[in-house]
Amino acid sequence: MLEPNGSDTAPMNDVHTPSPALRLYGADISYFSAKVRAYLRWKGLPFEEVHANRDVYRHTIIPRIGFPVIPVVHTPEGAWLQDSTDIIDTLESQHPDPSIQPPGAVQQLVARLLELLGDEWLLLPAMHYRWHHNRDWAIQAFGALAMPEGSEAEQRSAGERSAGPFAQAAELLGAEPAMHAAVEQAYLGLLQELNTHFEQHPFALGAHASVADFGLYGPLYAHLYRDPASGAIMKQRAPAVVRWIERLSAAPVQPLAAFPATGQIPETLLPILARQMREQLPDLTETAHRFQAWLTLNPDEPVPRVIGKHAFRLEGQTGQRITRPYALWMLQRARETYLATRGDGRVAADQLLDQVGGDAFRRFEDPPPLRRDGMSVALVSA
Ligand SMILES: N[C@@H](CCC(=O)N[C@@H](CS)C(=O)NCC(=O)O)C(=O)O
Repeated sequence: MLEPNGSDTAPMNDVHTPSPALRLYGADISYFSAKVRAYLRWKGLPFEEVHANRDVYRHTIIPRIGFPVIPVVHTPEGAWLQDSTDIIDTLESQHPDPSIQPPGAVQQLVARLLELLGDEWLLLPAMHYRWHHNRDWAIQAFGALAMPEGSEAEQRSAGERSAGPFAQAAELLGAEPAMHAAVEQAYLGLLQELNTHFEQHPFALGAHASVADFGLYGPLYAHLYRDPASGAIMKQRAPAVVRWIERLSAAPVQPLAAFPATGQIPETLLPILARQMREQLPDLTETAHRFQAWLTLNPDEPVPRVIGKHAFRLEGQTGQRITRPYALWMLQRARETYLATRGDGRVAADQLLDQVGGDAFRRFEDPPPLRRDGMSVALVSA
């Protein structure tokens, strides 16, 4: 069944023929919709996008998924997929060529690490810049999405309502006023490192786009390039990042270039991985400790989306942020890739991790195996 409900069928992107197409419920302003959209385009999978307005949430997303979220993908076979990572994994297993998975063990590890960086850590600068530098624009954009036919005033008040929880999330994720300078310093440092990388390589791992690119593209396109004040910073400071975004926004160039030879990791990724190890890994370590403690006290409870707050460090400053077990599920993917790597591959992975200060990743004390459960996780054994 392709038509979920008669009232929401306004495909916005109809250039991908022929039908039957995948249907992506998403939005231009949405981080994880951008990740899935870039993937679908790169793969050349026919799709049409439905803007998730109020009616679409009410009549399609909430009844099908159980809670309000985008992106959601409806397949021509009738499956409803939620969560950008599961959407990409599922479609990738159905359409393996051209693969977005690089062939080498170390490349696969780096791809998973950069996916984790994009999906989880860059939430902080993305939400900070959107809600502390582009707030009026974002409220209007949320309003226009919710009520495309509404007047400016109606859109504004719908925007205030629907943007509320997202605006609050910027502070909850750690962008409290005292941390603004640190968040910006870290982001501008990363932007510079990414610019140096993309001056020399078309994609994260070289000649071919991988899951690393789609993970990074979510925040860097949807928030940090599209939001006007953030886009101005990117255009001024990081033109090679802008060109990478534009490359990923276009259809794939056929035939696709091959991944670089097994094992090769561009040198220009090392400062980016070192930053991730310095900034994100301590945060994930603390998240895992909090999660273990929570599990001990609540062995039979469903895991909530947030289990309190913890301290984190950025650019020498200490802030507070919410503790989200979901981030551990994303980390688990990178850890599984690492732990499955044996022999020469493991030696090379360890050498790379040593070069980037990745001891905390190598020796991470994994929580019990997790599966995704909506916007949180559950124990695989539960
Ligand atoms: N991890 C999920 C996150 C999806 C997500 O956070 N989507 C945002 C829009 S980009 C949303 O709808 N959030 C609703 C909420 O946070 O309650 C994914 O990868 O799809």
